[in-house]
Amino acid sequence: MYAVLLLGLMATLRVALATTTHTFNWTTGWGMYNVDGVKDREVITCNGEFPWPDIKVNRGDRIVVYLNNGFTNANTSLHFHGLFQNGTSQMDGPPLVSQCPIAPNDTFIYNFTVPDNVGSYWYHSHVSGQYQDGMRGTLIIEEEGAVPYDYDEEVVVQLSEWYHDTTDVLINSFMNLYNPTGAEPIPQNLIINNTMNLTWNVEPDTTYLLRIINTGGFVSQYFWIEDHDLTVVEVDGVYTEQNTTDMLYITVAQRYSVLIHTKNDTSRNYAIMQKFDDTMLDVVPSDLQLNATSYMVYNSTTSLPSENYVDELDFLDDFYLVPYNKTELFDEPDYTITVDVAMDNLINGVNYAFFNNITYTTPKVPTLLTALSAGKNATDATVYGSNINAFVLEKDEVVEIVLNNLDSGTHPFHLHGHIFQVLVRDVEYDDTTHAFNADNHTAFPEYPMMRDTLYVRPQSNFVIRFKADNPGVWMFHCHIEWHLIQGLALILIEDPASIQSTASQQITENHKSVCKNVGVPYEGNAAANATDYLDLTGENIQLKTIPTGFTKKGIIAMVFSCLAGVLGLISIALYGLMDMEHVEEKVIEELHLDVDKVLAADDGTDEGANSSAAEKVSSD
Ligand SMILES: *[C@@H]1O[C@H](CO)[C@@H](O)[C@H](O)[C@H]1NC(C)=O
Ligand SMILES: *[C@@H]1O[C@H](CO)[C@@H](O)[C@H](O)[C@H]1NC(C)=O
Ligand SMILES: *[C@@H]1O[C@H](CO)[C@@H](O)[C@H](O)[C@H]1NC(C)=O
Ligand SMILES: *[C@@H]1O[C@H](CO)[C@@H](O)[C@H](O)[C@H]1NC(C)=O
Ligand SMILES: *[C@@H]1O[C@H](CO)[C@@H](O)[C@H](O)[C@H]1NC(C)=O
Ligand SMILES: *[C@@H]1O[C@H](CO)[C@@H](O)[C@H](O)[C@H]1NC(C)=O
Ligand SMILES: *[C@@H]1O[C@H](CO)[C@@H](O)[C@H](O)[C@H]1NC(C)=O
Ligand SMILES: *[C@@H]1O[C@H](CO)[C@@H](O)[C@H](O)[C@H]1NC(C)=O
Ligand SMILES: *[C@@H]1O[C@H](CO)[C@@H](O)[C@H](O)[C@H]1NC(C)=O
Ligand SMILES: *[C@@H]1O[C@H](CO)[C@@H](O)[C@H](O)[C@H]1NC(C)=O
Ligand SMILES: *[C@@H]1O[C@H](CO)[C@@H](O)[C@H](O)[C@H]1NC(C)=O
Ligand SMILES: *[C@@H]1O[C@H](CO)[C@@H](O)[C@H](O)[C@H]1NC(C)=O
Ligand SMILES: [Cu+2]
Repeated sequence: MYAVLLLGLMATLRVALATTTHTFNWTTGWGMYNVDGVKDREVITCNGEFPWPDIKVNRGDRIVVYLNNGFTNANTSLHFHGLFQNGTSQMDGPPLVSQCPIAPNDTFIYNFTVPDNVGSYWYHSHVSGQYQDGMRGTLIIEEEGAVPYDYDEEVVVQLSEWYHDTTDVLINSFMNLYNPTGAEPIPQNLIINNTMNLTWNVEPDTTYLLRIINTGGFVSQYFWIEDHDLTVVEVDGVYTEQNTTDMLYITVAQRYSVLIHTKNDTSRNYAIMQKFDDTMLDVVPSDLQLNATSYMVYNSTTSLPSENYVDELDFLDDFYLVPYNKTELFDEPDYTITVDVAMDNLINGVNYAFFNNITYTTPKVPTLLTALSAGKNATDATVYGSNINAFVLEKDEVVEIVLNNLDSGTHPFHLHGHIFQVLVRDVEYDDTTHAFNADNHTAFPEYPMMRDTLYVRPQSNFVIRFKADNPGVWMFHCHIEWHLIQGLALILIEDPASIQSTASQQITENHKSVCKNVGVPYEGNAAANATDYLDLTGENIQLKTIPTGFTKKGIIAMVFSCLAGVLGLISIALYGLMDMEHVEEKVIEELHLDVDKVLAADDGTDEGANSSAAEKVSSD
C-alpha cells in the first residue's frame, strides 16, 4: 500500500516538475515607432517597448499574464488565439463575452495551462482594433517529437499589414455616415516581423521549419520565396500530411508551418515575397506597393535580389489538406446553425455587418458571467439577449455551422475554443450569391481539414463541423477587425451546466474586482437583471433599420449634401471614394436601391427627403 502511495506521489511530483509556470507582467502604453521605415507613428507598447514579446512554452505549461492597463482612456483585454481554454473560458479574452473589460490602471490576471494545444498560435488585444496598433505577439507551444517531420531549425515569422494612422482615427472615419458603403481603410504597407525589407540569414543544405503567422487585421497575403518549395506541415495548430507548394494564401489570424530545404549553392540570395490580396481593397491607390520584398540571404557579401515576379497566383488550397492524425468526418450534426452574412446601413447611415440581420451588440453583462449566474435559465438563449446571436449547445453534440456569404467580400471566420472540420468551401459564381444546398453539394472529405480560421469566398458559402466538448462561451466572428467592429459575430454558449459545476470556471476574485472597477455587473442577464433572468427590459439593441425606400433615399441624399460640405476636409482615398464621379451610383448600388427609380428621382417633394439634397441625387 505504501508502495502504491509512493508511486502515486512520485507521479504527481514528476508532473509537477515537468510543468513550468511562465509569468509575464505586461503594462500597455503608447510610444512613437517607425515600423515600416516610412513613417513615425504611435504604437501600443509592452512595458514601454515595441514589438510585444514572442512567447514559447511547452505543452502542459502554465501561463500567467498580469495585464496592466496603462492606457489613460481605453479599456483593454488579451485573447490567446487558437487555445482551447478547456475549463478556463474566462481566460479567453473577448470583453463582454468571457470577461469584464479591464479599466485603465487595473490588472487582469490571465492564468491557464496549455494541455491540449501544440503548434503556432498568437495573442492579441480583443478590444476595438488595438491589435492593429501593435498589441500582439506570437505564441509557440512545443512538445518534444510533436512535429512529425525532421528539420534542423525552427524560425517564426510574423506577417501583417500596416497603417500610418492609429486605429482610433481610422474607426472614426470608418464607422461614419460619410462612409456609407463601409469601405475599409486602406493600409500603407505589408510588414514582416514588424519591419520591412527583412533579412533572413540561412545556412546551406538545412531544413527550416518556418512558422508563418498572419497577425494582421484586414488583408490576406500571398506568400512565396523565389525558387524555393514550401512544404506545409501545420495549419492553425494542426499538423498535416505534407503538401508542397510554391505559394501560400494566408488570411489574417491564420498560421502555416512549412519546411524549407535550403540550397547547397551559396552564390546568390533569394526574394521573400508578400503580396496583398487586392480584391479585398475597395480601391487600390496608385502609390500602394502591392508586393513587398524581403531577403533570404545565403551570402551576405553578394547583392540582394530584386522583386520576384510571378505570372500566376497559384497557391495551395487548404481545403485539400489532410490532418496528420486523420480524424474521420464527424457524424451527422445534432444541431445545425445556418447564418447569412450581410452588410447594410442602419438608420444613422453607418454601415454594419450582420449574421441573420443581427449586428452583434454588446450585452450589459459578459455572456459567460450570465451563464454562470443564470442557474437553470442558462440553457435558455433568451437570457443572453436578443442582439448577440446567442446559440446554446448541448454537451458533446456535433454542431454544424452553415455560413452563406451574401456579401461580395472575402471573410476569414474564426471560432474560439475549437478547431473545426471543413466540409465544404464553395467556389465563387459570377456575380450571383449562392447559398449552401444540403441536397446538392460536393462530396464531404473523408478526413476533412481542421483549423480555427477559414475564409469564405465572395457570395459563396462554407460548412464546418465540431464537437461541443469544450464547456465555455465562445465567439465565432470575422477576423477582419473592421468587420468585427461592424458587428460580425455570434456567441456559442457551450454546455452551460458544466460551466456552472466546474470549479476552475468560477469567476476569480481578480476578475470580480476588474468588473467592479469598470462598473460592469458580474451577475445577471444581458440586461443586467439578476432577479428575473427572462426579463430583458433595458438590454442593448441595435439601431433601427432604414425602413422604406423613400427614407433610404433621404438618408443617401443627406449623405451627399453633407459630403459636399465636408469634402474639403476629408481624405477621399481613405473612404474608398476616389472616383467621385460615380460615388452616387456606388452608394445606390451598395445600398441595394432600385437605381433607375432613384436616379430618375422626382423633384424631392417625397416625404422625408430633404429637397435640395434630393436634387443633388438626381442632378448628376
Ligand atoms: C509588475 O510590474 C510593475 C511595474 O514594474 C510592478 O509595480 C508590479 O508590482 C509588478 N507586478 C507583479 C505581479 O509582479
Ligand atoms: C524598406 O524599403 C523601402 C523602399 O526602399 C523604404 O522606403 C523603407 O524605409 C524600408 N523600410 C525599412 C524598415 O527598412
Ligand atoms: C492611474 O493611476 C495614476 C497614479 O496612481 C493616477 O495619476 C491616474 O489618475 C490614474 N488614472 C486613472 C484613469 O484612474
Ligand atoms: C493560477 O491558478 C492556479 C490554479 O488555480 C493557482 O494555484 C494560482 O495561484 C493562480 N495564480 C495566480 C497568480 O493567480
Ligand atoms: C522574426 O522575429 C523573431 C523574433 O521576434 C525571430 O526569432 C525570427 O528569427 C525572425 N524571423 C526571421 C525570418 O527573421
Ligand atoms: C548538398 O551537400 C551535401 C553535403 O554537404 C550533399 O550530401 C548533398 O547531396 C548536396 N545536395 C545537392 C542537391 O547537391
Ligand atoms: C559570396 O559572394 C561573393 C561575391 O559574389 C563570392 O565571392 C563568394 O565566394 C560567395 N561566398 C560563398 C560562401 O558562396
Ligand atoms: C508587384 O506590384 C506591381 C504593382 O504594384 C505589379 O506591377 C507587379 O506585377 C507586382 N509583382 C508581382 C510579383 O506580382
Ligand atoms: C495538396 O493540395 C492540393 C491542392 O492544392 C491537392 O489537390 C492535393 O490533394 C493535396 N495533397 C496532399 C497530399 O495533401
Ligand atoms: C496524434 O495523436 C496522438 C494520440 O492522440 C498524439 O499523441 C499525437 O501527438 C498526435 N500527433 C499529431 C501530429 O497531431
Ligand atoms: C433578414 O431580413 C430580410 C429582409 O427583411 C428577410 O427577408 C430575411 O428572411 C431575414 N433573415 C433572417 C435569417 O431572419
Ligand atoms: C476538454 O476536456 C475534456 C475532458 O476534461 C475532454 O473530454 C475534451 O475533449 C476537451 N476538449 C477540447 C476541445 O480539448
Ligand atoms: Cu469580414
